Amino acid sequence: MNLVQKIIKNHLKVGEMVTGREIGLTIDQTLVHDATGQMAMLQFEALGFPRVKTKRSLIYTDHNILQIGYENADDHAFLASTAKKFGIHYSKIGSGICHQVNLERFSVPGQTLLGADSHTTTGGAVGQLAIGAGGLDVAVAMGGWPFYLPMPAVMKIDLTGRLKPWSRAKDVALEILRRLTVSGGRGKILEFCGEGVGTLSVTERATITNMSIETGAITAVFPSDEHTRAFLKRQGREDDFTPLAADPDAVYDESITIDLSAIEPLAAAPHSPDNVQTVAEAAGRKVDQIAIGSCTNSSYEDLMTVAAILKGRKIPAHVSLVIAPGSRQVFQELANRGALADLIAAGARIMEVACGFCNGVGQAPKNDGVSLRTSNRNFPGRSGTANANLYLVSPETAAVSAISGVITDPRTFGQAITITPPKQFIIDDSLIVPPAPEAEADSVEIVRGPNIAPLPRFTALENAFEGEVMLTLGDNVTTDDILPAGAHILALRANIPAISKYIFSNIDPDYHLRQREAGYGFVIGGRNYGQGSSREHAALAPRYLGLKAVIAESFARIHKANLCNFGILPLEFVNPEDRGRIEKCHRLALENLSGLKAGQTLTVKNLTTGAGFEVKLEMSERQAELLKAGGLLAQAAGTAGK
Ligand code: MIC
Ligand code: SF4
Repeated sequence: MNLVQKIIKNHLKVGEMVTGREIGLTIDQTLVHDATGQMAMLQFEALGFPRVKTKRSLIYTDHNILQIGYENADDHAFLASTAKKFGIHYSKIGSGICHQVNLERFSVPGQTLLGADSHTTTGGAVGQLAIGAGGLDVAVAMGGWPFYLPMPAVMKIDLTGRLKPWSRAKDVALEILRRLTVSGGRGKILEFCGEGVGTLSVTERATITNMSIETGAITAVFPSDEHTRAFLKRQGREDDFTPLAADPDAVYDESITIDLSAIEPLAAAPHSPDNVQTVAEAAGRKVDQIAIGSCTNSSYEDLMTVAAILKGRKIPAHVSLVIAPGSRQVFQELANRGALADLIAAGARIMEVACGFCNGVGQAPKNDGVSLRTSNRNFPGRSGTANANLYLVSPETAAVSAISGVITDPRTFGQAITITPPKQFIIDDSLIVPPAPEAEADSVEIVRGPNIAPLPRFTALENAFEGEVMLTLGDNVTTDDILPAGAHILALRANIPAISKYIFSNIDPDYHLRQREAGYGFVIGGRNYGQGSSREHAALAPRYLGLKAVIAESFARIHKANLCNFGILPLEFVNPEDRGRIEKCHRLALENLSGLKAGQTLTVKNLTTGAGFEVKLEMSERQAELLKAGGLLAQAAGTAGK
């Protein structure tokens, strides 16, 4: 067996390991954060679970850290109280980005981790099966129910050779994206093998597994080896180590080979992570901003390298350099070793230990500005400035470019820098608050400020309905297109009526008004609809407004699951040419829905043109039942405690 199959076999609760068929997995660990946790906890409560049943569950506060109104602080008080009551560890503001802290303090080889965040995949760096999902799926996993997904195909990525000086793990992640594109990983888990694996540290592996989600893959996994043991030992957790690897004769569905020694410094040019070019090709473009951090590249090694490059140098007048350490541990290490002083002396602005600039919570670039970032997504508008140009690069490329003020190939800098981590990192978990003991849980009151709105309730699917085509969109629509990030919108994650006003706001600011007025609606998409984040609000809030079906050529996994969870029909064109015959404002109708079955074909009637076309229901029987019930909450609310 390959490593993915081994971990799945150990956690298989429902179904058979047949590629493409739905399986249900036991989940050992879960994580949510302060952009997804509010809904997850409201849903956990509504389902009636008394306490989490996982080995460990965590709530992190890392996304919504600006407090320009009461909303975020109220949300944090809500999350802290639910954590205390329901048996969850609560990582306080200032502790760090969920994926970085989870990797450092809680990752366990061979376990399953389900996170309400797409970059939960980071945990694959230690041989964990770490998967991102919508908040509702994580809520039910917290309650001990299985997590469902189609049995993945496993793609072997055979790493050969060794990276040349100045080529980094980020460049490997970008090379994978160059080859697979933002949809090439759909339905697959990427498993790394080969002699090149042993040349990469756990933090380098984490950069690669983190960005695997950008290919559409379910997740990515590295073997657990002596590097893993050393990493866990530095975290004072050697006891959590187990060696894990594929069998020597393991079989894979597909394989590709990447020669690490052939990888050059790369950049994802605007506006997609797969728009990859060499840094040498992009070199010379003037930059306005450099932003170093995010869950992709904010580790000790990353930031110590940046500090070593900047030491004794100054950034030019036209550049703004912002640096956000990924965890308090990293921040403390930088401070204790003098690296923080080097960063400040060079002219860097040190940001809070959090996601920050990565999803538009501060540091939005100027109009048409060029921003070089070490984060993982450069979708239009993600930075908070609709027309900004974001390049994704390694910390080395970012630091060297910060000194020159133009995109610069790091190989021109001189001798490469090697950082050796200390024997043991500073270990201080005092910002991670344990829950109340079970015996005291009943007396814990949940704190609900005015930003915590009640959950909307949805009714069962009608046998027939008609509605208006609200939008016709292209390929690779992201969840940032459906519901933008940015501080002012993120602050409303606990309030569906309020946040629904921002649905598709970068595409059509009046969408929410039109959808409300139209009653029921359809959205037409192309390939890979809903790629990117796990935010279930991109399904829940459109449903609240009246969206009943999305018809697309194909869907991204997490978003499709979210659509089913909230009772929006994800329908796939049988003949992709039909897509071009549908226009905005056409009226479409569907009937015979009460007997809905997975795999069936339905005829959609275009009432405006009189034509009909066929769509498929590519999903499991369980999901078809969810759709008929009006979503998972409607189907299961209040049943969990019984
Ligand atoms: C992101 O990077 O887009 C986010 C913000 O972390 C999201 C989570 C969210 O939108 O709630 C993700 O990646 O899932
Ligand atoms: Fe936070 Fe950005 Fe990572 Fe999302 S991608 S978890 S916003 S750092």
